Amino acid sequence: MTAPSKSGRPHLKLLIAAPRGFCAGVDRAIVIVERAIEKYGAPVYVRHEIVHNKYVVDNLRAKGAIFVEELDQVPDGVPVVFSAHGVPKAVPAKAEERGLDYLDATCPLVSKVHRQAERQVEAGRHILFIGHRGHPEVIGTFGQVDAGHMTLIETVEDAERFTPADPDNLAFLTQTTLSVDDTAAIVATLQRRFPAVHAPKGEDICYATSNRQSAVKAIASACEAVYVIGAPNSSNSVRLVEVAEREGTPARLIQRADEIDFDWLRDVRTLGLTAGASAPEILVREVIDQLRTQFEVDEEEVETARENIAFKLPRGLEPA
Ligand code: 0CH
Ligand code: SF4
Repeated sequence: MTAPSKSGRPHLKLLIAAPRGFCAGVDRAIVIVERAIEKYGAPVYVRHEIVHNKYVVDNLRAKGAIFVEELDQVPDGVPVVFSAHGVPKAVPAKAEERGLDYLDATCPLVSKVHRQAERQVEAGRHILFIGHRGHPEVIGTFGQVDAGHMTLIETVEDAERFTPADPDNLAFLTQTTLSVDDTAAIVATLQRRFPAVHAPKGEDICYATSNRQSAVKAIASACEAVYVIGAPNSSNSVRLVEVAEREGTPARLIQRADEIDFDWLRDVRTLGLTAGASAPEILVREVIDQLRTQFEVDEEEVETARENIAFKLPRGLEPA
C-alpha cells in the first residue's frame, strides 16, 4: 500500500483518459430505442444488445425494450430496432416481408462501410475484410454482398496465407472498432503482397475507436495499472485493454465498480482509467466513488482530442 494520508487512506493518483465512453453512434442508437418507445409505446423489440453494455441494456429494458437475438423472435405487429453494429441485408428484407415497422440504429459509420462493400463488389473486386470472426458487425458487413465476394482476414498470418483468384482485383475494408496498430500491420502485409489492392476512402476504423486508443496510450506508460470500463463482448473496449498492455502496463476490463480488485491495486500509486464507446459516464463516476472508499484519490483528466460529432436520427424520430 502507498503512504497513508491524513484520512488514513493511501493516496492514489488517477489519470482519466479523454475522450472515453459514449461515441456519437452509441448516443444515437440509445436515443432511437428511447424515442421508439415514446412513439409506439412499450414493448419495442431490439435485435441484439443495442450496444454491448449491460447497464445500458438493463436501463432500456426497464423502459420497455425487449432484447432478442433474431428477427423470428419478434412477434408480428410490434416495432423492432436493429442494433448499432449493423445487420445483414436479409434482416430488413425479412422485416419488410413480415410488414414489421423497423428502425435501423446501425451507426452511420458502419453503414458507410456497408456501402463501400457494395461498391467494391459492383466494381468487380473481391473484398478482404479485416475483422474478428463472429462479431455482429462482421456478420452484418458480410451480409451486404452475396456469398463468396468477401474473405475474413483476422491476422497478419491470414494476410500472408490468402491466395486470390485475381490479385489485381482486390479491395480491403475493416471493422470500425479494430486496433489501429494491429490493422496497420495487416494492411501493410496486404499492400506488400498485392500492390494493386484497393484501400477504403478514408479510414474504416472510426474516429471514436482511434481517439480512445490514442487517449489510453497517452496515459498508460505513466500508470502502474489501467482499468477499462466495458463489457467482455465489446470489441472497442477489449482493444483499449490491449493498447494499454502494449505500452507495458497491466490492464483489466471491468463492467462495474463491484469488479474493482483492491488486491491488484495494492502497490499502485498511479492508476489509469478509461471507458469503451458503449460504457456510460455514470459507470466511470461509480468506479471513482468506489476507489474513494479505499484511497485518497487525486483525479487528473488527460485530454488528447476533442469530439463534437453528432449523427441525425432516422426520419420520424426527430424531436418535435
Ligand atoms: O465495440 P463493439 O463493436 O463490440 O460494440 P459496442 O461495445 O457496442 O460499442 C459500440 C460500437 C457499435 C458499432 O460500431
Ligand atoms: Fe459508430 Fe465508431 Fe461508435 Fe461504432 S464506435 S458506433 S462506428 S462512432
